[in-house]
Order: sequence, then C-alpha cells, then structure tokens
Amino acid sequence: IYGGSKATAGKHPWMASLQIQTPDGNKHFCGGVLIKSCWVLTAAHCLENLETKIQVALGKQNLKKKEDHEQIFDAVEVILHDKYREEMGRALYNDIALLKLQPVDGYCAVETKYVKIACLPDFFLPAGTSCFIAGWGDTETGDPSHQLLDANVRLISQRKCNEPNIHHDKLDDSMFCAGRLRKPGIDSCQGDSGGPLTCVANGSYYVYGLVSWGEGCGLKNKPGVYTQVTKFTSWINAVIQYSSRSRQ
Ligand code: 4AZ
Repeated sequence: IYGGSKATAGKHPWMASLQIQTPDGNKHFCGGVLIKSCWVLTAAHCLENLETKIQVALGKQNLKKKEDHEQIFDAVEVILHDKYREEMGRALYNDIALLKLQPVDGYCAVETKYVKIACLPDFFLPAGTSCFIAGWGDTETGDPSHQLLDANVRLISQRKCNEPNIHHDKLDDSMFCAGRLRKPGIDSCQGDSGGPLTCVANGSYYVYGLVSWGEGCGLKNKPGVYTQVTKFTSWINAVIQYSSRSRQ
C-alpha cells in the first residue's frame, strides 16, 4: 500500500495473507478475503502457475511474528474463474478465484475479534464513495510491509477511468478503478493483489473489490484497478454450493 498507515489489530478481520512455503519459512505473495468459514476470495492472477502448496493466514497484523490471534490453514482447492484472461499490456479480465481451506479438527476459520467474514455485495456503489484498501504489499519505499497497512480511496466512474489520459478503454465491467485523482500517491501495489477493497454500506463492511492491476503504483492519473465483486456473486455462490454438494 502506498500512502497508507498501520492498521490497528482487528480493523480488517477478513484480511488473509496467502503464503507459499520456502526453505527459509513462509513467504507472503498475495492478499485474500474471508467470505465464509472455509472460503477465501482472491485474484486469479495470484494463483496461476503456482505448483507449491498454499497456506492461508488469518488474524494477522505483523507477518514477521507468530501472533496469538492467527489462524493458519492449508488450501485444498483452488478455483480460478473460467473466463479469467490476461491481455498483455492491457488488463486482467475476470480476475477472481476462490480458495477452499482445509479444516483443522473439524473447523475452518473460527470467528473472533480478529477473524471475521466480510459480506458479499449485491449492489453497485456510486463514484465518490470512500472505501478502504489494505495489504502487506509494496510501499513507497519500494519494499513490502511486515505490518498490515491500509488507506482510503474513492470509487471512480468507469467513464472517467476509461478516459484517454487515464486507463484508455482498458476497463470492462469485470473491473473498476479507485484512488485519489487529486491526491496521487495513495494506492495498492504489488503484494496487495487479491486483497479487499471494502466499503461500508448500511453498517456492514462489504468486499466491493479485489486488488487486481494498475500501471505502476501511486502515479498521477493511474488509479488502481479492482475486480468488480458484485458482478461475480452468482459465480461465487455456485462454486461454493457445487463444491459442498460434490463432497457429500
Ligand atoms: C501488481 O503488480 C499491482 N496500483 C497491483 C496493484 C496495482 C499495480 C500493480 C495498482 O500486482
């Protein structure tokens, strides 16, 4: 996160860190968001070409420390959207995927002050709405953050974002952009991918977007681009239902 600040413990309890095991310990590679006890939503581009086992850490603040509130799971299923597509030099389309967690002693995520489920949106919010982005990705120093950082961004209209000087018709309806056009330098970046853009509506937090792509980070007229989660709620529900049925 560029232009962010340290998030207090429990502020983003649906925030997940996706990690791969390496010889010198686990390594964070993408964000994710808990949407059901055994399911984490993330970006498809995080999971393509991954051979190794993925672990999902919940309830984390500092990735460098073992923390009392953390809950760690292996991923047992990885489901990428069948229309996920990367067009070189252009955009990531339908950039969404689901991870199923392996229960530990019969349970996946257990709700606590530090681990909670985010709501899925069934509505579209107007341009100008203020939302949060959070993650452990690169900061303006050029290095990723061990501490979970967050920042406030505003939703930008499709029409505005597709203007020639901004993202020039690269956006389709599977994505939207958000940032601070008058205050560049507040943005998501590499390592934040797959993590949530959350907005508050009628008193609850909704995972309205997933960090997907951009042109650099924090650059003027290059707001970050996010997967439009509302467009995928039927896909999400169908994948989860199908997976549960096929296991009975
Ligand atoms: C990336 O490389 C990336 N500024 C993620 C988000 C943004 C740019 C790049 C948005 O994963």
